[in-house]
Amino acid sequence: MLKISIWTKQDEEISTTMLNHPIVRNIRRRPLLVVAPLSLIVILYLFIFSHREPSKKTQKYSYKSKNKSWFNKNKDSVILRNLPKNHLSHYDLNQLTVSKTPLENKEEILVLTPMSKFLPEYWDNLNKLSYDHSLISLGFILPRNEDGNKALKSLEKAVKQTQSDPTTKFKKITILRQDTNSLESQAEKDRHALAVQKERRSLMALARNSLVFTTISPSTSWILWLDADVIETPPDIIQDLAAHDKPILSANVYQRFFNEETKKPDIRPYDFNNWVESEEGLKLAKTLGEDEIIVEGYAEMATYRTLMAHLYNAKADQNTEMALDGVGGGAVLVKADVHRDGAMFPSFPFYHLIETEGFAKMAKRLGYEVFGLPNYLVYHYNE
Ligand SMILES: Nc1nc2c(ncn2[C@@H]2O[C@H](COP(=O)(O)OP(=O)(O)O)[C@@H](O)[C@H]2O)c(=O)[nH]1
Ligand SMILES: [Mg+2]
Repeated sequence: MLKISIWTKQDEEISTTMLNHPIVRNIRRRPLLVVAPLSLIVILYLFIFSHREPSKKTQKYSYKSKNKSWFNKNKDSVILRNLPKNHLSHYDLNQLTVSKTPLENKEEILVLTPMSKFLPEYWDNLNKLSYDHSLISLGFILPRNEDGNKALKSLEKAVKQTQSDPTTKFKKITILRQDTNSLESQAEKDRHALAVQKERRSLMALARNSLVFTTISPSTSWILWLDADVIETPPDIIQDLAAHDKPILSANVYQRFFNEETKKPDIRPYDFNNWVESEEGLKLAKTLGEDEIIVEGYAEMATYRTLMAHLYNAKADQNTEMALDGVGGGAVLVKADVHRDGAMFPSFPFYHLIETEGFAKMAKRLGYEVFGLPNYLVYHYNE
C-alpha cells in the first residue's frame, strides 16, 4: 500500500512552536552542552557492561588478540574473555628455565620418593635442604600394604610439623597410595634375591611412573628422585647437582657400616645400578630371550660393566663427572623435560633393562646424555 505524507499548514505551526521552545533554542545555540554529557553516559554504559560477567546462558569462550587492546600491556599474545574463573591456565614452556643457577632463576624442583618405610633421618635431610622451600614440591607414593600403612602414619605426622613451620614449609606435598601391587616381603635379603628382581623392579617402575605422571606440573623445572632410605644427603644437593647442567645426573650411593676387620666405622658401595655398558654386557643381552632382563650387581649375571660405585676417590674432585648408561634411583637429578618428552621407567624389558636402568636407556634413545658423580656421596640406610 502506498503511503503519502502531506505537509500541512498545521504541521508547520507545530514545528515552528517546537523550534522556538527555550530548551531547543539552547541546544541549537550550544549543541556541545547536550552532546558532551550524553556521550559520557554512553561511554560509561559501554564500559560497565563490557566488564560485567556474562550470564551463564550467554557465556562463550573466546580468544582475542591482546595487542589490539590500548590499555593492556601484558606480554601474552592472547587474552581470554568470558572465562569462568580458573577455567584455563596458560603456561609458556619456553619461559621455563632449567639452568645451572636454579635458585637465581627461581626454578621449581619436584622431589619424588617411592616410600615403603619412613626414616626420620631422610625427613630431617629434606627439612635441611638449603634450596628455597617455597620452590620445592614433594611427591610420595606408598605401597598399599602394611608397610605402606605404617609409613603413611609417620609421614603424615612429619608433614604436619614441617608445613606448620614457616622456616621449613614446602610449596606443596602430594601423597599417593599405589593402585598397583607390591611384593610383601621387603627384608633386604628377600628383595635383593635375583629371582624376584624382575617382578619387584617392574612393580617399582609402575610406582615411579604413577608418581611422576601425577605430580609433574607445568612449572616444574627439575625432578630430584630421592629414595626414602637415602638417609644422608648434603643440604646443598639440589644446587650441587643442578650446577652440572646435565639432563640426568646421579650421585654415588654408599652405605656406612662397622668394619669388623679394622674395628672401625667404614663406608662401602651400595647402589650398583649406576654403570657404563660393556662389550660383555652387550653380548650377554644378545643371548637373552625377548622378555629376559639383565640386573646389575649379581655374580650369576656377570656383565663386567664399569660400576660407578667402585670409582669413588675420596681425594679427587667431588665434581668429577662420568658418562653413564644405567642409573639407580637413590639420588638422581633429572631435567623435567626429559620426563615431559616421554622418558619413563619401563615396567617391561626395554633393551633387556627395566625400571631406573631402563629409564636411562630410554632417555638416551630420546637423545639425552646421562651422567654420574663418582665422588659425590649420599648414604643408604643400613638395615
Ligand atoms: N611405593 C613403593 N615404594 C617402595 C616399594 N618398595 C620399596 N619402595 C621404596 O622405593 C625405594 C627403593 O626401594 P628399595 O627397596 O630401597 O630398593 P633398594 O635400595 O635397591 O633395595 C625406597 O625409597 C623404598 O622405600 C613398594 O612396593 N612401593
Ligand atoms: Mg633402598
